[in-house]
Amino acid sequence: MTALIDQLRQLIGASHVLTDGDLSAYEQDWRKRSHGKALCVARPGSTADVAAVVKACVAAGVSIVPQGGNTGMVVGSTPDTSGTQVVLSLQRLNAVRAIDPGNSTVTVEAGCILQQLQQTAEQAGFLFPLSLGAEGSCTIGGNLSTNAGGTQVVRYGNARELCLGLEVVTADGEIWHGLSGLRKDNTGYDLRDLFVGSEGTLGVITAATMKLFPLPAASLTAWAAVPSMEQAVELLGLAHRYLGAGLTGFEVMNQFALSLVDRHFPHLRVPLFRDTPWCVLLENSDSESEAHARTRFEALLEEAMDQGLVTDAVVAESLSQARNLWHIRESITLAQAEEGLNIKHDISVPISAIPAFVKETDALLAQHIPGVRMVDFGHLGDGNLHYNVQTPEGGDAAAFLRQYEPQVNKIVYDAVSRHGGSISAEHGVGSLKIDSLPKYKDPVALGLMSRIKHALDPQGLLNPGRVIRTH
Ligand code: FAD
Ligand code: 2HG
Ligand code: ZN
Repeated sequence: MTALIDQLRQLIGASHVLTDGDLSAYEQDWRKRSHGKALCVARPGSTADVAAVVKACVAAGVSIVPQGGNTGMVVGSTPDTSGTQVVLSLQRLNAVRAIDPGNSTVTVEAGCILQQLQQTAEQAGFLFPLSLGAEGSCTIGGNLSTNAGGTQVVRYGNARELCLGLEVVTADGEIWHGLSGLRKDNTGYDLRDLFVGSEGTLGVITAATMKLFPLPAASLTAWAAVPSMEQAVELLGLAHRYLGAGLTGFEVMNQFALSLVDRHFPHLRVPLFRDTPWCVLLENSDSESEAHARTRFEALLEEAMDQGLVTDAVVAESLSQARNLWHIRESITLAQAEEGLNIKHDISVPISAIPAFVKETDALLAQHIPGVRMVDFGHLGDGNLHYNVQTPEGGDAAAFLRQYEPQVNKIVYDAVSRHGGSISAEHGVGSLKIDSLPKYKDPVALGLMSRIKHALDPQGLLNPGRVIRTH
């Protein structure tokens, strides 16, 4: 093991192989669900260096945990407690390599922070639409490896749909040069889509070519009080009809989720939540003008009020007001963390099934866990809810998780399954869902996944214990 550390130091420079000091930024996951111990943290600065690190680790039979910003929600990017795994951090590989304005694409290295990419695109006169609460620290490599979603999926799709090409270091330490900016390519199996969403278990993404879009001429944001989930779904249908492709965001939040933001971040001044079970955040982006956007948006809200789908609403009057409304929405995760350890689910069901899913599952959980507090929010426009469970008020969160987590997961995942849904719409499987996956995934699909994993990583050294068990 020390021979490998010495070899890595020779390959990428001693200062880029960390063994001493406080490594918790690499060893502990964002949710504080697990604190591992790495053999070392290797921080290569080029694709060739990533390949060299992978080759050296594989030759030594040492497993590798690829890591970007370490903001993942499912304990997928931190080492186990054995002290034998190499954390391969992509953070130094962070350049925006090129923008091709004529092709509306950007080629970017895996460690580039998402917000950096958004800003670079904007400076070049383009929109890079992937947008999530962790954008100040998550990386494009991590976004692709988890096929991240976020708040603009309803219009632009998730990370997979934004990706045209990849550069990947394979488990053999070879480099696949797949950075095509092609929008059409039918020459065989789609390797890009195999690596996207594979959570570091099939290869290490080192760069990607991503789609860019025109910047909208105007964006309007509204916050609406909605009496029920059924009515939130009806409002979504109405918003699609009124705004067409202009509907770029549709997020739902329950009263308790917003009360946590109000409790932990009172300066954010959460609007309307006290008198309504649900609030919806809508965004309308317009390619013509603010006046055009406002006419359509106000017509939508008026109709929604007439139909009783919305009982009250505020439309942001300035960019800073709009940003504040989005900031409130994105602070729910942080407010939950302030409140204490919790159980998270990032489920999806058909949009039409969401009201029944929530009603039924809320009732089952309340029946089994007296005082359970539900933090329900998320991307209703995509049929994706964060159906999270907080310890009963005043309870010991760690003890609650020990006692109830498997039972809660079973109740929720069984309900998801009854409604034809998925146990992960966004955050992936990681280690937290690895044992649930076989119970809810089609066995044939699982078998194919297992064969793909074996073919691409025969020694099982890429992020073992994540997504799928190899033995
Ligand atoms: P990491 O956490 O470092 O890694 C995630 C996984 O990808 C791990 O399995 C890791 O091994 C693998 N990986 C990382 N980089 C590479 C690479 N270059 N090659 C191969 N494998 C790699 N997620 C959403 O989908 N939607 C949201 O709205 C959203 N909001 C969030 C809000 C907050 C406040 C937080 C903390 C997280 C949120 N997330 C969300 C989860 C998380 O931010 C995303 O999953 C993000 O895409 C992870 O990026 P990362 O760079 O931090 O990856
Ligand atoms: C979001 O949509 C993220 O804000 C995080 O996916 C969800 O905290 C969560 O459960
Ligand atoms: Zn989300």
